[in-house]
Amino acid sequence: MKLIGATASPYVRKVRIVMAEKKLDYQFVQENVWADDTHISASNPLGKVPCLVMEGGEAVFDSRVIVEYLDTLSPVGKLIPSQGRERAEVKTWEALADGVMDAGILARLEATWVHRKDSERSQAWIDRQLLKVNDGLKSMSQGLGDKPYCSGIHLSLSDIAVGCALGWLEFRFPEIAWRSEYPNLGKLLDKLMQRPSFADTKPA
Ligand code: GSF
Repeated sequence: MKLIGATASPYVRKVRIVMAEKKLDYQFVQENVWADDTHISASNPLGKVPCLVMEGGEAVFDSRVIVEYLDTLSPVGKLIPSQGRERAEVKTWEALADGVMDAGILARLEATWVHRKDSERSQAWIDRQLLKVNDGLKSMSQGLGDKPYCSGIHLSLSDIAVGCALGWLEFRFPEIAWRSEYPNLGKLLDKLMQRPSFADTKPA
């Protein structure tokens, strides 16, 4: 399997962490989707990473579909419960974490995308997205409480997705003081960072 991605992308990191936790082999092909000469649309018509390319050449995207597929490949370290309420709970944590990243990325692009003139940037739009980031963080912190992991008593995709969102915020929005406001989230990220899967994929 070939994973097309970038080391700064939190969605790509989620997939790489799942690969590592499940001890799956893959080739990591780095692609700058923002470069004029990117070939990403040959694999993913949406022009986004991550994109998994299978042995037969078929492409699988987006990150939620990829991680769900990877979890079926081996019984090692099951990350998504197979059915019922537990499954819905883990998928909702992932949707929450992905939603925080989506909003953060929209805010960042509004402020920094090179093809937008300064007069075209909307502070109201940035504020709207940052409110989602802050509300999402609050909800994560309340959901985690003083439990060791987000869902159940073991590592699951919930923790991986939340860890990727927190790590990305620390990387791109160091001014958001989520560690002091939500110490339980800081504790969770510090614990996750002790795993090689997280330590080896720090955003860069
Ligand atoms: C989001 C992927 C995405 O936005 C997923 O895979 O879960 N829901 C999708 N990827 C970004 C890179 S990043 O900001 O992490 C991307 O490829 N953007 C290129 C573009 O043209 O939007």
